[in-house]
Amino acid sequence: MPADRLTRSAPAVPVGIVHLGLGAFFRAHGAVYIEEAMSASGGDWGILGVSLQSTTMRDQLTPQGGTYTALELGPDGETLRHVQSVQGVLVAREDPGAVLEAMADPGVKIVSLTVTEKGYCHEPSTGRLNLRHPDILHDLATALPVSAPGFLVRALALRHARGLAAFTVLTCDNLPNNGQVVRGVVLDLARAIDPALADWIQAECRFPSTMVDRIVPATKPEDIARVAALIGAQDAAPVLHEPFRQWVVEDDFIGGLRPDLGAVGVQMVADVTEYEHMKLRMLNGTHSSLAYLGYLSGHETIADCMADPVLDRFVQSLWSREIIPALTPPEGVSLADYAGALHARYANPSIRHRTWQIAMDGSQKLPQRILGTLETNLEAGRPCPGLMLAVAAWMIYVRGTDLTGAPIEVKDPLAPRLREAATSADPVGALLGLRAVFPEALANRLEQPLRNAYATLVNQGAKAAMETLA
Ligand code: CS2
Repeated sequence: MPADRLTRSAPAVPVGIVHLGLGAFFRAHGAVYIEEAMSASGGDWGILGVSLQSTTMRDQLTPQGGTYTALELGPDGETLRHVQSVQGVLVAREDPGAVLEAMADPGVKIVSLTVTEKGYCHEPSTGRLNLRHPDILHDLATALPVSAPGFLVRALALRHARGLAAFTVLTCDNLPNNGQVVRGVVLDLARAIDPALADWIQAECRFPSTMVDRIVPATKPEDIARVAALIGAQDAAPVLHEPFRQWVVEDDFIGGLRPDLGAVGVQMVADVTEYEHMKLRMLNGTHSSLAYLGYLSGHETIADCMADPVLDRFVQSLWSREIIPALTPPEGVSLADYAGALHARYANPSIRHRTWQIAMDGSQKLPQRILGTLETNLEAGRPCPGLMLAVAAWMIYVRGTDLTGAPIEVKDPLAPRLREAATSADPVGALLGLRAVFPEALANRLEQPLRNAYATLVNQGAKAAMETLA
């Protein structure tokens, strides 16, 4: 084991971006693009990272000057990069006031976010702020927030009170119309606190939507040892990622102030909707389907799923028969080619992306990943047995025991409610009754096919159920 700790080698850059939710994904995606954009065209776009809850990232990155290693894992080789765009890390739970001051700094032009689907405190089925969410109740009552919408609103309030310009809010989470979602929750919360503030935000703030893509599995202890051997120093927080990356961003920033992202391959567009739908339904929709059905088939990772001919055939048929027919491609994009590229990315054996990790937070993911496709297909009279099986597999997964009776550690903000419904006498009916996930009209249309899919899974097992579709 090398003794020396990784340290900053590039000079610090003034902070222009505060990023909420400094997880592996942003560090392997946005932070790298932003660093490249600064190298290409300059600009004070240093990033101040904020962890909302955990102290881990701060504790790991501070001794390294905010820097870390990104290890790209291709099917035939590896590339190392020492990423230095993150200048420091704050922990919101420890010192919310310091985070608000950082966000209110006049040098900050952009607040970006990767806080996961549940971080927006919205109702997944409607996209509106959940005003009964405990964090939102807290943030309504005090000026030192805990939620991401709370930090955005209270920081904008400080800037408004100080006569400063607003900042652009750049959401990088896997939600459809993510800019509209974050705008909606910010305006709903601001209006409940101070209607004049909401009017100012509405007039001054910008919320471009984005589509983000790169597969970045959670870093495992063995990855840390491997990176140490490669770089000859200790890095407590490396990120490992696939070669592919894509970022499509609506070019709507306050005063046009942003890093020169277009210079480093980010697609700057007027409207991101079709890209978002394509990515959420083709990639994330099949990722979640493979996560539940793969987990129930005993597969640990997505690459393991793809090495199993039954799951390989299953995912290809999801793309060609159920997802592509329900999508409008972005101009100039072939969905068949996109599916082919996804297939190769999933099969990359160097990427150990656990089905259990992707299965997390299903209640927040299913609507935009799978239910939208089901709805479009039902309206067109197209059957979608594969996606029904995927939703039924989620219904089994969330009961907390697999088909052999072995326990599953279910991570989901609604986990206790899901478990209660999933272990009741009528699991399909009870889960379809959760209005946060299934709108009523859709629940009614899904009921019979889901009952059938659920029974097939229970009676035949996951792999046999997928084989019956071939
Ligand atoms: C995955 C995503 O964990 C998950 O739910 O589907 O994190 C996925 O890897 C990324 O969206 C890829 O861009």
